[in-house]
Amino acid sequence: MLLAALSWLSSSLLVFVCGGKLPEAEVKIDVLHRPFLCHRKSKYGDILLVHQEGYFENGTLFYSSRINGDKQPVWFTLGIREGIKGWDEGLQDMCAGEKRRLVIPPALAYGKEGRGKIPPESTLTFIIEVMEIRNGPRSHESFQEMDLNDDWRLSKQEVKEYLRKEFERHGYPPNNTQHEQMVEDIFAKEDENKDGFISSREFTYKHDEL
Ligand SMILES: *[C@@H]1O[C@H](CO)[C@@H](O)[C@H](O)[C@H]1NC(C)=O
Ligand SMILES: *[C@@H]1O[C@H](CO)[C@@H](O)[C@H](O)[C@H]1NC(C)=O
Ligand SMILES: [Ca+2]
Ligand SMILES: [Ca+2]
Repeated sequence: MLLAALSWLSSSLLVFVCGGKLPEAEVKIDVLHRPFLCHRKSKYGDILLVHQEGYFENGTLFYSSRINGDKQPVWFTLGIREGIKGWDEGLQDMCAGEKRRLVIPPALAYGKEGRGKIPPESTLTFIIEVMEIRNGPRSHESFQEMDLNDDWRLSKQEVKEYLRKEFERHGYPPNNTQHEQMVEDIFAKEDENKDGFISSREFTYKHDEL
């Protein structure tokens, strides 16, 4: 009786879960290591510094950022299709120092065509370690940081001040003339309604870049 009820339950669950349709392609996520302390978790718009290893289905390593290229981790913007879709889905809610295994079906990787040495219809496995998480240039946090007087819009003065600080942070001497030129360029592009301010909407939603 109980067994019958259980098997009824599981078969109706299956029907419910699959809905009679093909299941949607999903990234399978395994957390391999999560640090004890986690100050913030990754979300769309953040930039992540990552080390990655990529494997074919047969287990062959096809890329490792620790072996290939300049052996450095790379910065990656989450959620804007900078890489494959599977990364955008699989790297959310991560802590700095966390390590995950992502198994990514072809539909969320390089699909029917493949790319370079990745053959068509490849399911790929990545081991990804997030070294650092920062606010992306278009994040809400970056806007708030730039909006010194909290009036929800950026004046030319505020953008200039931000540039000056960024230059300093990266060890470049501030250069007033150059900053003013950059501010003019930025406003020419970003201040869509030409009211002399960059609103949070103008700042956050990029039209052509994505
Ligand atoms: C593993 O798969 C890749 C991609 O299909 C292929 O290039 C490689 O030769 C395979 N390696 C082995 C050992 O079968
Ligand atoms: C400041 O920037 C301007 C314009 O880019 C450049 O011509 C000038 O040489 C720079 N001045 C200094 C001191 O670096
Ligand atoms: Ca402001
Ligand atoms: Ca504006």
